[in-house]
Amino acid sequence: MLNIIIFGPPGSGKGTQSARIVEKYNLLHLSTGDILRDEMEKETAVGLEAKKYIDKGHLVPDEVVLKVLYHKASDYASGHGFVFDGFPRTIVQAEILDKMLEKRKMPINIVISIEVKEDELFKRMMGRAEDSGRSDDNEETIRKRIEVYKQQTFPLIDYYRNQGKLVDINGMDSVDKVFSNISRAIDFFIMKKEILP
Ligand code: B4P
Repeated sequence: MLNIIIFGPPGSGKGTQSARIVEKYNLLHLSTGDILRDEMEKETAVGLEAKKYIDKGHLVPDEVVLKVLYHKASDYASGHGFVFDGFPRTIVQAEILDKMLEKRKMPINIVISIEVKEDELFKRMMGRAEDSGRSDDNEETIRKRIEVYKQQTFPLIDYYRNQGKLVDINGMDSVDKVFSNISRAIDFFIMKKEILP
């Protein structure tokens, strides 16, 4: 079983790279952003609650995110492993995820941290705004999302670095190059695991 977290600021390419990772390594993709957008589209109680935060560029409260995540994760409990995309985004979420996975004896193996400069993030998300139809892809909300990332999500870098699980990846390269560097890090982990007693 292989569990990967793909981590980075908004617009760093988490969704783009997760799609490739799940295909290559036959993993399940758990994107809290996608799950929340789906709930919003269906206008469920969770979706309506999430919309209040997402439209302003804020994080959705931990208890709301955790509720939908538990539900989804138990839907596919018996796969080869997960790519957690956009989750965790706060220390509280990370601690709860660790406890949840510890209980199931399937810890996080690698945390891929994609690094992209702020002006490039802004440029990419403004580019995506033209056809994404996403209510959070507009100038004011994008600025807010980057600020929220710095305050609430960035501290997770140290959380996972201290666990020895963090791998830094330069996200300024092309999509193919970023993916090839991520693959190299995952393959190295798999190889190391196989040669260890
Ligand atoms: P997410 O859906 O996670 O979205 P994201 O951070 O904007 O995007 P991502 O990094 O996946 O970028 P993408 O690949 O699309 O979150 C949306 C919102 O949901 C959050 O703001 C929050 O409110 C809420 N939420 C989600 N999870 C939560 C949680 N756990 N707790 C609380 N709230 C939560 O790439 C962006 C663009 O760049 C695309 O157009 C792509 O084509 C382009 N691109 C990607 N890689 C590139 C490259 N290498 N070069 C050039 N362009 C590239």
